[in-house]
Amino acid sequence: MKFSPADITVKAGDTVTWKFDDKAPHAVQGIGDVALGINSPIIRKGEWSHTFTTPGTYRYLCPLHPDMKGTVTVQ
Ligand SMILES: [Cu+2]
Repeated sequence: MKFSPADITVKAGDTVTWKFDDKAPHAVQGIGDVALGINSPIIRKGEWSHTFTTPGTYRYLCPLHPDMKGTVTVQ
Protein backbone atom coordinates (compact mmCIF):
# COMPACT_ATOMS: atom_id res chain seq x y z
CA MET A 1 0.00 0.00 0.00
CA LYS A 2 2.58 2.52 -1.07
CA PHE A 3 4.24 4.05 -4.09
CA SER A 4 7.77 2.79 -4.55
CA PRO A 5 9.84 4.75 -5.05
CA ALA A 6 7.66 7.52 -3.65
CA ASP A 7 9.94 10.34 -4.73
CA ILE A 8 11.63 10.50 -8.09
CA THR A 9 13.41 13.09 -10.21
CA VAL A 10 13.04 13.23 -13.99
CA LYS A 11 13.80 15.63 -16.81
CA ALA A 12 11.26 17.80 -18.59
CA GLY A 13 9.71 15.77 -21.37
CA ASP A 14 10.11 12.47 -19.57
CA THR A 15 7.19 10.09 -19.19
CA VAL A 16 6.60 8.48 -15.80
CA THR A 17 4.79 5.13 -15.70
CA TRP A 18 3.08 3.89 -12.57
CA LYS A 19 2.64 0.12 -12.35
CA PHE A 20 -0.31 -1.10 -10.34
CA ASP A 21 0.28 -4.52 -8.85
CA ASP A 22 -1.56 -5.00 -5.59
CA LYS A 23 -4.66 -6.67 -4.19
CA ALA A 24 -6.32 -3.28 -3.72
CA PRO A 25 -7.18 -0.86 -6.52
CA HIS A 26 -5.29 2.42 -6.62
CA ALA A 27 -5.09 5.64 -8.58
CA VAL A 28 -2.77 8.59 -9.04
CA GLN A 29 -4.15 12.06 -8.40
CA GLY A 30 -2.18 15.29 -8.35
CA ILE A 31 -2.26 17.55 -5.32
CA GLY A 32 -2.75 21.26 -5.98
CA ASP A 33 -3.02 23.40 -9.08
CA VAL A 34 0.39 22.57 -10.51
CA ALA A 35 -0.48 18.87 -10.61
CA LEU A 36 -4.00 19.19 -11.99
CA GLY A 37 -3.22 17.17 -15.11
CA ILE A 38 -2.21 14.12 -13.10
CA ASN A 39 -5.35 12.07 -12.81
CA SER A 40 -5.46 8.36 -13.52
CA PRO A 41 -8.49 6.13 -13.47
CA ILE A 42 -8.81 3.64 -10.64
CA ILE A 43 -6.66 0.69 -11.64
CA ARG A 44 -6.43 -2.75 -10.13
CA LYS A 45 -3.75 -4.22 -12.38
CA GLY A 46 -1.94 -2.41 -15.12
CA GLU A 47 -0.04 0.76 -15.90
CA TRP A 48 -0.68 4.45 -16.27
CA SER A 49 1.69 7.04 -17.71
CA HIS A 50 1.99 10.79 -17.60
CA THR A 51 4.44 13.02 -19.48
CA PHE A 52 5.89 15.93 -17.53
CA THR A 53 6.71 18.84 -19.82
CA THR A 54 7.19 21.66 -17.31
CA PRO A 55 9.86 21.74 -14.60
CA GLY A 56 8.53 21.82 -11.07
CA THR A 57 7.57 19.72 -8.09
CA TYR A 58 4.47 17.60 -8.52
CA ARG A 59 2.92 15.98 -5.48
CA TYR A 60 0.39 13.21 -5.82
CA LEU A 61 -1.57 10.74 -3.77
CA CYS A 62 -3.89 7.80 -4.17
CA PRO A 63 -7.41 9.19 -3.67
CA LEU A 64 -8.54 5.83 -2.29
CA HIS A 65 -5.71 5.68 0.26
CA PRO A 66 -4.60 9.24 0.97
CA ASP A 67 -1.65 8.04 3.05
CA MET A 68 -0.13 6.83 -0.23
CA LYS A 69 1.79 9.87 -1.43
CA GLY A 70 4.65 10.65 -3.75
CA THR A 71 6.51 13.43 -5.46
CA VAL A 72 7.79 13.81 -9.00
CA THR A 73 10.44 16.48 -9.33
CA VAL A 74 10.87 17.61 -12.94
CA GLN A 75 14.13 19.34 -13.78
CU1 LIG B 1 -4.43 3.34 -3.18
